[in-house]
Amino acid sequence: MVSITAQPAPIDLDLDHTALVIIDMQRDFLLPGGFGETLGNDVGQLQKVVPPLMELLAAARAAGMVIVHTREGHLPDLSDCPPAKLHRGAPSKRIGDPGAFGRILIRGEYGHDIIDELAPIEGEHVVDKPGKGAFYATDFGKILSDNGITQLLVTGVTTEVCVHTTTREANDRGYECVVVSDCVGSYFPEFQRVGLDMIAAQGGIFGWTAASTDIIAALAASERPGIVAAS
Ligand code: TIU
Repeated sequence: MVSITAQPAPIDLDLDHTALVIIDMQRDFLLPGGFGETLGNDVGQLQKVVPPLMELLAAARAAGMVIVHTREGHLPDLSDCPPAKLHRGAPSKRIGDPGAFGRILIRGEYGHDIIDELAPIEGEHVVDKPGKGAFYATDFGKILSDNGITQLLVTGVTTEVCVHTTTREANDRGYECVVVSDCVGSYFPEFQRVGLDMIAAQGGIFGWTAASTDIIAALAASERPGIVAAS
């Protein structure tokens, strides 16, 4: 058990029952020419998440934690993409259109995959999800229960969309969620700030927030075999 400095209050994590969840760190969201940019967003806003998340991922791997990556995307025939999602708004390209990195947000395409810096390694779980939340139409919940997970470190993009949806879904299912404040990112600085504030407000209405440095320090100070401090 390690105690983490967090908002609104410290939280004890049982590392044997805690998973690191990395949401949608895909080229389509982070690189120019992908889905995020077709929606009119400044993808540069998300790049600042990459260095601290690399550090946290290294620390979690060293601690032997369960690690789950998610990817938002759809089948090539779009049969799992509701018309309400496909036709929404006026993006420069729609889901399934050819883009800079293959068909936008389609499974198997280069743009759909996770950025090189955070590429999953053997033994880590990869969950493909058609929605914003990681539980809907996936085996995410089964992976967590099969591994005895009760607490989540939630990271990835974007703070107010897939991170919030997944955290809210997890909270309702009884998981304790710590959203790692510098390891989540939004295209909108104000949504980043308010999105984090919403989680920890009202006594932590659906989770906690904590800085990656505090989590890495606690992991390094734990007596777990094999743990090394992240550089
Ligand atoms: N557009 C946006 O902010 N997010 C998404 O569409 N998906 C995720 O958050 N992964």
